Amino acid sequence: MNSMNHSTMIINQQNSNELHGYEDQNKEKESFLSQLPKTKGWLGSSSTLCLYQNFWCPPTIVPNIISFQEHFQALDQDIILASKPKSGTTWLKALLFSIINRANTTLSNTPLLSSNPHELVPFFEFNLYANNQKNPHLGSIPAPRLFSTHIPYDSLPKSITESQSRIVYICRNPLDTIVSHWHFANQIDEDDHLNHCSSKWSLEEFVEAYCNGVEVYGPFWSHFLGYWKQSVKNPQKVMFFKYEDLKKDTKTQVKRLAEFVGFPFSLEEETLGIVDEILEFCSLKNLKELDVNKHGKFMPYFENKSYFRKGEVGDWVNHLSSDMVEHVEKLIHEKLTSSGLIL
Ligand code: PAP
Repeated sequence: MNSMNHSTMIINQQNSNELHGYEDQNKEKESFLSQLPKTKGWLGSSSTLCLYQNFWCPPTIVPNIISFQEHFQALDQDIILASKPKSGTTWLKALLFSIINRANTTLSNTPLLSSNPHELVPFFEFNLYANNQKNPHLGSIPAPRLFSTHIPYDSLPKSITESQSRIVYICRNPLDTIVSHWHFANQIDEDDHLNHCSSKWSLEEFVEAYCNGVEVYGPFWSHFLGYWKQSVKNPQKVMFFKYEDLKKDTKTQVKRLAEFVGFPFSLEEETLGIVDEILEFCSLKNLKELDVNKHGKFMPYFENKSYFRKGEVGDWVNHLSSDMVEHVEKLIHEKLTSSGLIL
């Protein structure tokens, strides 16, 4: 046998081993996924949620989460924005991006004019580690790198929790989050021609599932408490924001955010109105009207416009019955009061 044939055979053998390894891995993944508890999802009639590491999420992203947990290497300068869905993530992404990049970009040419905030501050589990990615090219991103996640604190990779990287967490009153999420979920269904009509959630059903902890990245109380406890224990590592505080006194909260991430506003910047300009640019009114957010689409299933609705505190009064409110408030009291977290 000549060497050419021999090496070809070895390569073929390697390819075959790799292929089998790959197939084995896929089978393992499928079998692991099939064993996770499942329930009805909110993204179309055929969708499901599964319970992975004590939180509920779409099964399609579990392999991404595992990949992220196994492979991500945090750098000390990294900033990670964490939240439960519908808590103000998009807003905080726009603010954070503007704060950090204000020295090298003005608001007249900021990438936020042509990209949705989710594109500029990508999610680990939806974007970076999607499609079996093990090593997305993150090394070339200039420091500080901005990332985001909806994953609970206890499921973050050790490389994040043990490095000097910083975590900014935003939480929102569950009553408003329920209403926001319910609109979001049903709006997707309206656009989902395959599952049209059959998959709509009633608000009653949605509240019930939410209160049972069966909602995307829920239960909400363990999500909140995971980050809350860390923010109390290690305030240099985790900063805890509330959507309501951000709405009430945006300027104070944004200055607090800038300090935490190491980009404080100088007195001169304040006097020049730089802080106010950023607040104005990142307001719901302004972001919602940008062409990219009116007509663009970055994430699968979701149009950019779906991230911008009313942005109000207390919109729940227009949607939830007194029984629903009582149920949710009782749960908030039971689960959170002893921790010192007041919503
Ligand atoms: P996500 O989890 O899908 O990223 P997220 O951005 O966390 O969603 O939350 C969306 C909510 O933030 C929406 O609330 P609503 O349904 O009660 O209106 C959205 O309107 C609100 N929001 C988005 N951008 C802003 C902003 N710039 N200022 C205030 N609220 C905002």
